[in-house]
Amino acid sequence: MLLQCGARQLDLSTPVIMGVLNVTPDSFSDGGRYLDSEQAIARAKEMLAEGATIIDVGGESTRPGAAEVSATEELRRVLPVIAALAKTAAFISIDTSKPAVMREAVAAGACIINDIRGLELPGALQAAVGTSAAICVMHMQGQPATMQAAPRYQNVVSEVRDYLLGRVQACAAVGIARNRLMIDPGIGFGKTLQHNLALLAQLPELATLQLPVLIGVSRKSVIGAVLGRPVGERLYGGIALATAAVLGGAQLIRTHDVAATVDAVRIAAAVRAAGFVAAQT
Ligand code: 8Y7
Repeated sequence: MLLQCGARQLDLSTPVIMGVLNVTPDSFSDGGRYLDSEQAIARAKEMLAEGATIIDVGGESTRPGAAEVSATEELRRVLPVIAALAKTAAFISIDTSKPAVMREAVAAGACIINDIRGLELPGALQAAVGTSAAICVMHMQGQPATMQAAPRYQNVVSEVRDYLLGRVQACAAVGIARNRLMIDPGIGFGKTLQHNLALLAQLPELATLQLPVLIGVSRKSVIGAVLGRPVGERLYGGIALATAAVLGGAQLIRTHDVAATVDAVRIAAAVRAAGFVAAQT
């Protein structure tokens, strides 16, 4: 499976790690803008050395209660980091929902658009089609500030799959080629513990859409809910969920904890590949 990312192709025949790079004032100490960029770039290089293939650069916090950020401010945060990373071998992903940020980030060197709002903001589909970047469409119920208040589904797996299919069709309708798309059930985005676990348990249902599946679980509340651990103590739980995701068919894993996740995912992929061989012999 090859993902078309601008002029480059990303080989997904073995799982790929996307390292999380938040460039928000609260994500790196309290330094000035220059210091924030320098620290973010250093962290990205560390993740690349640890085995990340993609760096997901985000300038908007989607944490519940986080303040809204203008496109201008988002660009001020992410552009220096993207420009620096464009000189490395990294596939650069821009974590945004804003059309203007998509366009400028791709012009600066990003080749993947990661939109937690599934290209639903006005102008987002049109902005995305005009870039030749790959696109991750993610499912979210509600809006970040309130999505965890009362998530409700009749059948979470089929509703998430139907939503993603609808967005894939919307992408096709504006002319985005299928080999540019990946899908993501959005673990933790408007979902209870049981919803999250059901989605992870039934990932093969999403794979029926015949598109690469991206999963982000590191440090999330699903781990906290099962283990009763605060965010700083969720590494092992995150490793277990990343492993489960790969065994369920995920091709891309988004994580804060690159080194540990790379090893876990390589092991899971080796087991998965042996299963395919066994099935054929
Ligand atoms: C995800 C994501 C976040 C995810 C995709 C966090 C931006 C919350 N989570 N993007 N973004 N998938 N595609 O805990 O699961 O990292 S932010």
